[in-house]
Amino acid sequence: MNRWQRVALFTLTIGLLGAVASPAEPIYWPMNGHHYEVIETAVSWHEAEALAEARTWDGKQGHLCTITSQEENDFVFWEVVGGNQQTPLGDPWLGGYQNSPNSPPDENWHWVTDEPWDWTNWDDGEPNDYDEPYAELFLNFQLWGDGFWNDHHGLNYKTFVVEYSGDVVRTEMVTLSDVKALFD
Ligand SMILES: [Ca+2]
Ligand SMILES: [Ca+2]
Repeated sequence: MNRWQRVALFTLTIGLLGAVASPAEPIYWPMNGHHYEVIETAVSWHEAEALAEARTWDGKQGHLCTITSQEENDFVFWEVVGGNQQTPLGDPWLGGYQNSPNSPPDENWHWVTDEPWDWTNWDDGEPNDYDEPYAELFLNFQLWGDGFWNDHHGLNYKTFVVEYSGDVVRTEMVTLSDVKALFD
């Protein structure tokens, strides 16, 4: 193999690796017929929610991802997010929230689709309303472990997972300005 053939092979290999690392389309989960993807734009939880709901795929409106079983958690964390490798921009937002800053850490949680909140995957010590008195009202994956969850104040810039189910229902929610006011 001459020098130019080696250069061509190297370029082809890098191109193929890039194609594998950056799937262009949302990933289908046959268990529920929904598609999922990580959006590698770092935004606050509220911005992520609005961006997710502005997207559509396969004729279905998107929303921040809701996780209601171990099977869905495993699929989203390992197949969509990429597991502990994570995305370059970190631990993504999910579609869980509390609608009052006065809620105890583990009560009054909702999904943006209003699906029942009857399965959880909190990390050890979570949810904790860390750094009181700042309430942590929004959900994200941890950077480590097996797809464990954390409650977060929502103002940091993170990537987010979109699920396309067409089932956006969310009702009452603490606004971004209300969350910022907790820090004043
Ligand atoms: Ca879901
Ligand atoms: Ca927390």
